[in-house]
Amino acid sequence: MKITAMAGGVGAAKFLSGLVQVLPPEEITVVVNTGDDFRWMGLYICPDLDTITYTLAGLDNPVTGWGVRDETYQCLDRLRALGCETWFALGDRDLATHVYRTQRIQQGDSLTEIAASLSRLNGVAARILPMTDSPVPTMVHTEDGTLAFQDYFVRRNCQPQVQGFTFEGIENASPAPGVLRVLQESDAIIVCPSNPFISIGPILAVPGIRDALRESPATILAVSPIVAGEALKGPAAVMMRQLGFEASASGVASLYRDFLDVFVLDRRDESLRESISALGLQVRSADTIMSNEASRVALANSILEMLS
Ligand code: FO1
Repeated sequence: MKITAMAGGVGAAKFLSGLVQVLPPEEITVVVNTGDDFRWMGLYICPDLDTITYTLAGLDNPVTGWGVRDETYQCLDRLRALGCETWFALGDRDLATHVYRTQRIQQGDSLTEIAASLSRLNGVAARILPMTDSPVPTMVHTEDGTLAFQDYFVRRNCQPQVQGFTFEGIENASPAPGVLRVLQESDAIIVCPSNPFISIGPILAVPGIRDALRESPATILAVSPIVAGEALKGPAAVMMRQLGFEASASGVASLYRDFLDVFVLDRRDESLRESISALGLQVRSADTIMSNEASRVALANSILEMLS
């Protein structure tokens, strides 16, 4: 079965690490958010592409969810001693990826080519595609003004009240090579349990992707990132409330209703089944909290059963 997953960072990576254990990874393509990408000290950083790649390579940092396992921070310590800003914690091992990527970008290679090389070099068999090759940085409109994404997310710890998001330059961006084709040719498309505004939102905003989903013959299934009114990880529930949406699985389902076939909610949210069915979606339930390896595999197995 050919599957395409649309993914953000840590939540998606956990889910995908289960999926690659129950389906041949060669049958999986992951289309990854690049709205979080930014330049730091001249380096080109792609947090979500790296989180997915490291996780599927078994190199993920189990403490943070992002970055590399067994990390050290000697370079960051030296930069701090030199008076540089160090709120974005880049580890020594992770730095190698950014130096490699930045050099390839300077040589004129595309993000798609670099993502493919990094997955191959790290031994990842699934295909990892950026959503687009153009930089489309997420801008967060807040009560304190408009902030670059990592400034809002990491430096200010998501504290400012959010009023909306835009993705700079998105009108002129196009899907990365291969993206529209996999959306058209997959048997199933899975929207991972990722933040609908800052992880899945940028992917859907790339011109052509939302239409391709609406037109795709594939079964399209989303796994709720919200359980019992709270996000599995990160600020999704808070953002939903700040933006005037209901912070619930049905709030998420309503954001995807125009292209979705199946919505998977957590067993704890069975009471929302009817409100989601009323959106015209099939509703299934599963244990979606991925607290350990076994629960990631169990969730992936449940999803595959729903798709078969
Ligand atoms: N997230 C943080 O909350 N603090 C950090 O210092 C941090 C460093 C970091 C370094 C490399 C990398 O690939 C990701 C990193 N992240 C960090 C995560 C990153 O901000 C992601 O954009 C968010 O987690 C959203 O997916």
